[in-house]
Amino acid sequence: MFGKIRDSLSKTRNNFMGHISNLFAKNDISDDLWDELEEVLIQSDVGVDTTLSLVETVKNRVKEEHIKQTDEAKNVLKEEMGKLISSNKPLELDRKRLLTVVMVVGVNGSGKTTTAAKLAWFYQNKGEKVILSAADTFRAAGIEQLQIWGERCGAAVIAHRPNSDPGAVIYDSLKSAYSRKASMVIIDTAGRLHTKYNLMRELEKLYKIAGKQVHDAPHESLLILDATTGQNAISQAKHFMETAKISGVILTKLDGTAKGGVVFAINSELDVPVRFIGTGETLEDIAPFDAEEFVNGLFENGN
Ligand SMILES: Nc1nc2c(ncn2[C@@H]2O[C@H](COP(=O)(O)OP(=O)(O)OP(=O)(O)O)[C@@H](O)[C@H]2O)c(=O)[nH]1
Ligand SMILES: [Mg+2]
Repeated sequence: MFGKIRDSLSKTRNNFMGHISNLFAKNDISDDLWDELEEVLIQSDVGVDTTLSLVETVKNRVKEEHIKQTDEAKNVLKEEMGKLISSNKPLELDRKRLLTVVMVVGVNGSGKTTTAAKLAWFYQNKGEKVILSAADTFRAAGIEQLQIWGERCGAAVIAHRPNSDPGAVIYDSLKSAYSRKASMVIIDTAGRLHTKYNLMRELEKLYKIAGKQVHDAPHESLLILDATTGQNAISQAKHFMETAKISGVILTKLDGTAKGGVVFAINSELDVPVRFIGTGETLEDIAPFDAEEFVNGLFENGN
């Protein structure tokens, strides 16, 4: 488990870190240094607003603490970046709850089905009894995909026919969870664009169906964001959150992009925690978010 986030950051690190190390190695502490730092951070998808306030904070601290060495200034930057993402925490299950219901939502192709399976694998390894609910009934292939993952990770999959009512799948999944004494239900949903009114309304309906059967369900509604889309993921998420209840984010495909800086923008612009990171295409490629590992992974040399 340890090192997954670090490994998945290699593309971001090679781009981002190369530049930042050079910057701090080549320059004295000067306005030029701060300007260039801003540029690198923005290029790494940290986002304009987040970058400006981050650099301002670092600059002020360097001044107030009379820091003259660039190495020390770099450490201040690391510390402040760590603070920006320190509110992220993995999903802790409430022990008093008998059944936890988690729903994954997001646009097409963001990694929902794969992530639902990874979550099942992750929590089964922690001793939970997980049921996967195939509430993406739009595509037959989507249902089969979840069934195959279910076999691989040993979780039961509740599915209906293609084009059937996703609400009925959720209803059955929760009923089945009670009768099988499962402790967790992870619901996969169809990809939907926030601009499609009917699909967003459908999501509301699915929340209601879950909530009628299990108190306060879904307990977590996780927005699956594709890290390779960088800043677009942020604007997509903002729109999504206007209509859908979202309690956390899972950032997928971090391994495939140099846009890892987007995590900082998620925190300052979206006000929801990043729960997990997707680090590859297999079941094991999921890591609970860890701010320290993340920042160290951006700055460390190697791989
Ligand atoms: N490299 C990498 N690929 C990933 C990750 N997560 C998902 N993928 C890939 O992204 C592609 C889409 O994943 P799906 O899980 O099918 O996405 P989805 O959101 O369910 O897609 P729809 O149901 O069509 O909306 C697949 O090829 C996955 O293998 C990740 O963390 N890293
Ligand atoms: Mg899917």
